[in-house]
Amino acid sequence: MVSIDKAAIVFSIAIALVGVAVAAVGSSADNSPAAPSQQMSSMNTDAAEKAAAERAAARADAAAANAAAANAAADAADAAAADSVATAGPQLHIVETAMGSGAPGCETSNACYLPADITISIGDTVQWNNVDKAAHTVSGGNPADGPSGVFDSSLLMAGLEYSFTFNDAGNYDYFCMVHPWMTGSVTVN
Ligand SMILES: [Cu+2]
Repeated sequence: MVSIDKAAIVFSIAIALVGVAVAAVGSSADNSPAAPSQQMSSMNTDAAEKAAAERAAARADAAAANAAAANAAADAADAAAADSVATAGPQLHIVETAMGSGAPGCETSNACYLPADITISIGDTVQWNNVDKAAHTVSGGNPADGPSGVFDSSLLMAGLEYSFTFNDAGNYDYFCMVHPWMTGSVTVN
């Protein structure tokens, strides 16, 4: 009995060792697929990068198409503008008095009349809108030499407007007789 028991124990140990060995092989077999699975994930990454690149290329194509469309629209607008300049004849140009120009300050940025300097074509009309709360004048000339007499709005109350059509080429300075820091010019070509 004792020797049989020993043999049984040895046999059991041997079986256990085989079991451990099988388990070790099995576990190393379980580990081995790790490499292929990493390859899979790197393949997935490659595919994702390729897809991202394709999306980026598609976006670039779309942006290029938009830019081309914008250029075409701009060309059409230019053509329309050229047509209107060629056919429209005399133009009306609006100049506004600056808000608060009744107090000094606007002259430091040449912004008492907006725009202070304007270039127009012979036959064009400039209309000055007094959008300020104070009364102003639009008087041809300059503060140093006084009114030129070429044009003069006289006193323009708040909310009123004055217009003058320039039929002769030249450079016309003007100013406000109430607030002589307010100056502007019209260049007629
Ligand atoms: Cu004024």
